[in-house]
Amino acid sequence: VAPPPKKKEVGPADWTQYAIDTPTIEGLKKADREGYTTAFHRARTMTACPIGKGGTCCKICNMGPCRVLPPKGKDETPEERKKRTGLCGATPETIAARNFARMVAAGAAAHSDHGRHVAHTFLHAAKGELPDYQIKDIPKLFAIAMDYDIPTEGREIKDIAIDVGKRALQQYGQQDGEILNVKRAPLKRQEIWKQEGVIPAGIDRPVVEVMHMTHMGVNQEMEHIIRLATKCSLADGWGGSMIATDLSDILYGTPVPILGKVNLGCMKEDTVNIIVHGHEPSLSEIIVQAVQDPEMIAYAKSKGATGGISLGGICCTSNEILMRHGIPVAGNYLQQEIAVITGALEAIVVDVQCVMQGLAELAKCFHTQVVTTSPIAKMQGAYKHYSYDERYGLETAKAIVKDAIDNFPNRDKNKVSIPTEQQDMVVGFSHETISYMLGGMFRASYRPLNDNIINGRVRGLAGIVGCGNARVKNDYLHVELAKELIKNDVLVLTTGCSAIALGKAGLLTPEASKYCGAGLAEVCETVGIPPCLHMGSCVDNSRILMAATAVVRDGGLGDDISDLPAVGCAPEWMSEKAVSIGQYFVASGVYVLFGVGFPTINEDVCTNYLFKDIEKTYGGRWDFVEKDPYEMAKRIIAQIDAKRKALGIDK
Ligand code: CUV
Ligand code: SF4
Repeated sequence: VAPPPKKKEVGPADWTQYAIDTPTIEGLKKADREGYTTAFHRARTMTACPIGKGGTCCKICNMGPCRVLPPKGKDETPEERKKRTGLCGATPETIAARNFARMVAAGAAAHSDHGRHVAHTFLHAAKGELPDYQIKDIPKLFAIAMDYDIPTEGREIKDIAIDVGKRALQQYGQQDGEILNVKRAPLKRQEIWKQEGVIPAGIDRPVVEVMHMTHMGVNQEMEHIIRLATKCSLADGWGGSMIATDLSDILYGTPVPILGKVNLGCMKEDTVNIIVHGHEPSLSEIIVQAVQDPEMIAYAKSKGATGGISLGGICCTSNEILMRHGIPVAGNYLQQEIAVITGALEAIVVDVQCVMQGLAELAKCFHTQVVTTSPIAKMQGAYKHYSYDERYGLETAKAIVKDAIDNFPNRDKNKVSIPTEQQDMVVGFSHETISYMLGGMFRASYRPLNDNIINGRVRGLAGIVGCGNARVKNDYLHVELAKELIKNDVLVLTTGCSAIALGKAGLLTPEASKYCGAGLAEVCETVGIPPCLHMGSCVDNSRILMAATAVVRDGGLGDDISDLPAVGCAPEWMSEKAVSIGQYFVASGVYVLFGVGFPTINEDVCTNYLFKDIEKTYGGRWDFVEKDPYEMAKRIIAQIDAKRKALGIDK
């Protein structure tokens, strides 16, 4: 049973216990001095609900909500346990599994809908209907066309692209058969999925199916609920997220290593400061163009911003334009409010996911414009809403930028305090790029990495991903865990807000090899890579799946992802998307460790299944450590060593 949520905290806060980076700590102190409230402040006075936490509250019908929390501090007899059900008789494990499944469905829906929008934009761009969007990566277009069984020989690029766009969109509504990208997985993995019946027919259907089967009185067998949730998660990882990544690469360019910068120092005293926040790249890509327009820059200067315009990003929209254009990252999830508190932010332009509603209230204390841009995401109290339509891309982007420029003279100089912190980082490690760096342009391959895993210079691979969470010290778990792992020769692959945390801590630079064990340091220095590789946004966790598959393909480390000394971890997760990601990694054969909390942790039967028995089926399983990064590292390394032993490559 998880520890009870922390007691309410009173009195002045020591913010060094809540964050590790100076701009955040300073921003929180400023909030105290001037009376602003952030998620960090609210976390001190609001405790998490002790009944709902850990999966033991059912509210799916109007006879409930029913609470099925185990009794505190004493053991139950089997008879007592049997009586502990909801009004309808639903067992605690059914309730926990249903809650878990609904989180997977919400996460899968978010990623997949993002992928759908990319595919939609892609198709219309391919048809030539969107003047501000062009197909950028032709080789990847051909590669994806091949994967989609679309003929390429002697055909126009345009026609191939139209077919790819149509085929991607068709995956969403497909009712029979299998989604295309599962064919990319190792054969043995596909066999397991077939046997379990978890290969999704389409991308949308399993989301609906989970919502249906978790409706009152439908699926009431824990393992079967998890099975259908697994299918839904695969529709995310090998479906919607993979489409989002692949088509974004073709449309906006496949990332290659470039130098980037991270932290709030990207904002300047003498520039109009604009931050994009959210997930979908379609508008932010065009805002990148708009802020570079000489006319816009001249206009900014005419309003007194002598330095022109500074664009920065937060969360995954930021990762997208960082990887492709080197646009600086202002911060990760919990810095969205801190960016406003600088008093120097003219506009924060948000699309979907991970945007806190608290932003709107906070922005009212300043001149900051909160601009919502997605047809599905409005916010009460926001400055303006655009239902973004790609046909008018640059026009809309320029209108937003112009508004922000006009807002510059409203900045209150007395409220401004911009942090100077900014950290260099090397980013842009798509799985394709990694194989080029390892094997050379003409022999692109993961084999050199495999050899280094076999000879033990690289002990294993760890994906560190996911959000920040105001219930724990921000970034601390990401950073300490990564340091501990690279010290033990584990190569870290990172995405999302975790990648931004590692960036701030300087771990995305080649110089970070000073924290590495001798073996990993040697490999990083030879190949010229940092010990932590920024692979992109949260949908780009699909790149990690592809990298793992390529490692299997290139030989020497078994014949399935579950044979690899590779693990996944989301130490500070908060979003439902993280649960979907975790589940598709487990189903792909990976050990996945969560921090802060686990959706079923207060219900032992379902948790036992997810933490133990599920491994017999998929070779992957879940685990949980609340907030000790060293214990996390210990378990991850033990897992890696066990896999090495099974492969016969332990020293
Ligand atoms: Ni896509 S899901 S907070 S890691 S972006 Fe950051 Fe992100 Fe949200 Fe979680
Ligand atoms: Fe309670 Fe059953 Fe209704 Fe859930 S479905 S709220 S357990 S009566």
